[in-house]
Amino acid sequence: MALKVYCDPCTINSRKVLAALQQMNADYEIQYVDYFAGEHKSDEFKKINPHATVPAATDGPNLTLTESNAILQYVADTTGAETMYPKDLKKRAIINRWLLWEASAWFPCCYVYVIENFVKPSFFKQQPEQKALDAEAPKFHRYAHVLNEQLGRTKWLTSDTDVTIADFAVAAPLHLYTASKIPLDKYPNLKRWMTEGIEQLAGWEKTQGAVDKVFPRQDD
Ligand SMILES: N[C@@H](CCC(=O)N[C@@H](CS)C(=O)NCC(=O)O)C(=O)O
Repeated sequence: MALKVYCDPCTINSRKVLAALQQMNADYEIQYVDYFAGEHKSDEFKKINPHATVPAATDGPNLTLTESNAILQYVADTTGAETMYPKDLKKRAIINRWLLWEASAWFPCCYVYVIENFVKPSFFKQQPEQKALDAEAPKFHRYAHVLNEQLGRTKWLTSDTDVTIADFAVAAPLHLYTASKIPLDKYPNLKRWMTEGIEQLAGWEKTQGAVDKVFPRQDD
């Protein structure tokens, strides 16, 4: 039975998983959960993911996974995607630290920009809450500075040679950076990694169409 990914392909953490799975040539099927219709909050979906967030995944009757980064680790291991998630424990530990940081700090910070600057005005005809954006800005700049320094040292997040699941994890919260008014221009290495690195990857490109369908691109 193939891996089933419950997701809305236009959302950050779903796109993260789908792009990385494409990059790894993983075998999976999509079970669409309409985020904007609130299907992730339905009782039926909460049987799969009681946290009511997308994505989630099942692999047969005995494994249900939530947390996008846990899905990436599992699929990288089961498909044997050695360069995306090396078995070498030191390399793996470095990837794990970025995955944990992304889930606990970077995603929640970028999500404020996505929700306030893009989702609220575009889909709910609401004004962005400036107070929320102002509260997040110092964190964003602190985090982006660290990423910018790292990406001045290495081409990809953890090495010069190999893109890993950490790159997909950390890139995903930026996937709507223009529409979300995420100030990438101040961070040239981060912007270069995003535009000349991540956006050129086959896995990223193959998952762009589903995003564009929901959020037609303005000129960058
Ligand atoms: N740490 C979780 C976060 C998942 C998450 O928050 N997903 C967002 C979409 S990107 C969501 O479903 N939010 C629920 C909501 O806004 O009600 C993961 O990595 O899977």
